[in-house]
Amino acid sequence: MASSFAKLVRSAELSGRLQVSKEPVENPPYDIHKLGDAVLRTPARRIGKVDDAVRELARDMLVSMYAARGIGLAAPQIGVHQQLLVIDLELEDPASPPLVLINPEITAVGGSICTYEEGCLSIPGVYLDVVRPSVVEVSFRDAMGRPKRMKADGLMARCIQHELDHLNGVLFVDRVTDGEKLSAGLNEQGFNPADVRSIA
Ligand code: K1U
Ligand code: ZN
Repeated sequence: MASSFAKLVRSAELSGRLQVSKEPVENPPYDIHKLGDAVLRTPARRIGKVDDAVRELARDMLVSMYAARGIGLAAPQIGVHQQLLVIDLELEDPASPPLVLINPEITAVGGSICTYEEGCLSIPGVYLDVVRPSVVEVSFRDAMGRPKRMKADGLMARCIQHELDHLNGVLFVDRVTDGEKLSAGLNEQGFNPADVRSIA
């Protein structure tokens, strides 16, 4: 018979909120691939059925993201070519649930075009300005497979666009317009500027 704790976890997860500790672990389930690795350039496929295996993958991605102290992670970054991403802007708040977005699509952009310094767990140590719309609307399925829509601004809008790019094999450095800062930042951290596929 399931323990009362297991029942509590199960009932919380039925609401679509995956229960994962935010404490960074030393040996996360997945390593994160780095710039220059071809897996980051392979577009992800849509997920058919949202089942326990997909939820297990999302949980493992969250554990790997918290271990790397990131606020987002897309499945291609761990070498899995499925349209799945996780986001948590509240790393210090254990009660705030992370977001799990399956088959996300941006349905509208708005607000203003704004500049913000981005980082990426696949390009550690490199932080550079990127220009993107300040507001997005996104449709997706949650961890229970239910269709959802949300409107986001600020850091959430930024993070959604950054993670969605990962699903299409696009990296934030591809969008950087300042070529000199880009080369300097990449060289300093031991990355090869030739691995950038500029769309800026
Ligand atoms: O996709 C990723 O590589 C995660 C990335 C998300 C992101 C950061 C900044 C702007 C857009 C998208 C990161 O989490 S990099 C780490 C980072 O910037 C950060 C970590 C903790 C708190 C705040 C920022
Ligand atoms: Zn990234």
